[in-house]
Amino acid sequence: MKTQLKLVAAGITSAVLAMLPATAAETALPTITQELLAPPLLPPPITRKTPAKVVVNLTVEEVEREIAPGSRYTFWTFGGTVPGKMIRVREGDTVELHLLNLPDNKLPHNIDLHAVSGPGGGAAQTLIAPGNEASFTFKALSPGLYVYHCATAPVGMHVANGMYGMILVEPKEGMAPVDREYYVMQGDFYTSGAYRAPGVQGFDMQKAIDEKPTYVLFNGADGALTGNNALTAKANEKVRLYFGVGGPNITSSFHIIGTIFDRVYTEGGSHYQENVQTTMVPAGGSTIVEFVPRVPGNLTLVDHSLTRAFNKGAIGLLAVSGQERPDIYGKGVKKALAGAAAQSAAKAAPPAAKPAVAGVDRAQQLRGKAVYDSNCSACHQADGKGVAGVFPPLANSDFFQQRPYEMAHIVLHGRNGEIVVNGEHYNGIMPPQDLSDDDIAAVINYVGVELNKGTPAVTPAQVRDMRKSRQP
Ligand code: HEC
Ligand SMILES: [Cu+2]
Repeated sequence: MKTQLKLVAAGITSAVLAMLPATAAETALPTITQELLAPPLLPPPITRKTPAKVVVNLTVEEVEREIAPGSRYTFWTFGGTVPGKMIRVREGDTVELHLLNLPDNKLPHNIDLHAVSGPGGGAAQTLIAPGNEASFTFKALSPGLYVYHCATAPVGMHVANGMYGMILVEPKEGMAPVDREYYVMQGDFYTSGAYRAPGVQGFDMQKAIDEKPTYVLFNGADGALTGNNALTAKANEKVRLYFGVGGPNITSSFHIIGTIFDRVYTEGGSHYQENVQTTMVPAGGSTIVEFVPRVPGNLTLVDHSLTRAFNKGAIGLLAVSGQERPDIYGKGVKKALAGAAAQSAAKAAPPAAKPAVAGVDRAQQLRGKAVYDSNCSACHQADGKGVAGVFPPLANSDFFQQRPYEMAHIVLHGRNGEIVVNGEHYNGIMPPQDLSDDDIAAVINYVGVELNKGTPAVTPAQVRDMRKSRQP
């Protein structure tokens, strides 16, 4: 079994071109073994001008790995990745698809490719138990970007566990060259625990039936396209994204914050629309988008159904390097309105000293500062002094100091209605903050120690208990 696997692995890492003994039907069709790369990468553009027989070796792997940091889930995959490895052929090619179901897998699987003309798209020919290999051939008659997926019952469950990918059938005349190409697919996941709950998570069939995903993700993991995994490009490069939705259920309002799609090949077909902001991609469907980032910085890929992006994980980054272009995108100027500036100067609290309080955990304080800077400072201001009449101060706040422990409730559940802080009336809305127990404890203790000269007041375990209740 080990050697068999090695052979498959060797076969897929290099594209092999060889002549097969010609049969009557396939006179002189060269045979090419499809190169398979892990997303967001994909095979390079096709330079051939004539048809070929393309051999694709896809291995079904059931693998447990992180769906979010600290949260593990068993994915069922085509080729070990979510989405499955992308297949790239040319219109008129004959595809010989081999599906291998590893002996260590627990379930039967198969493949239905939307690029196939024929009932079931290959599902019946490829339905196999663990420890078997199936193959069938089809002719790629129509150019386009097509989803493939497992179609083994319960189909929704196989797809929800990550069993989808895409096949690009390039038109005979080829595709216009671009500087960068990437491969991204969105999918919805239904775990037994809550979003980012730690530990090993099971699959929740009822959540799937109710179409209430715990996660909506790009490329199968929370963070698959952020941090060190961000996509990259240089300003003024032409970027092409092959984007699909595996589903099983949730469609995507696909958008990239900070750019405009020059071209959108709607639904992965042959015609394009120009100058598009957001494009709708159905479950089991795709799109090809092309754009040119003009200035450096992060562009953000989202499902513009935004709680999916900010609360369920459907977020990715394209880090753009290059020259600033203030003529295209200015830096901006901010200043307080005349009246507001005077008020906040009058109330300005003296800067909080940094006391060496016993029992203060420096690591937690640093974490708290980081959480504060990225989640609280936009409203409460970097120095915690707030904005007169709009955002109450957190620094030297009598409201905070009177009951620091209860402040975790406000961060967890948000707050609105009248509130009096240091004698000033406020009536605004603080949205609930989507933070972990550790982050909430850290930020409250940071506000308590650094901005209010207090002592740490709350532990992550207490925050966890508070999550269950809505009232302090
Ligand atoms: C979108 C703006 C916004 C963000 C972001 C925000 N707050 Fe608030 N916060 C408010 C508003 C507005 C109020 C007053 C709500 C009311 O009127 O009931 C408030 C009130 C509070 C209070 C109670 C009043 C006080 O001044 O002591 C605390 C504590 C607090 N926020 C902490 C935080 C922390 C910690 C974060 C970051 C994790 C945060 N807030 C993020 C807008 C925000
Ligand atoms: Cu399957």
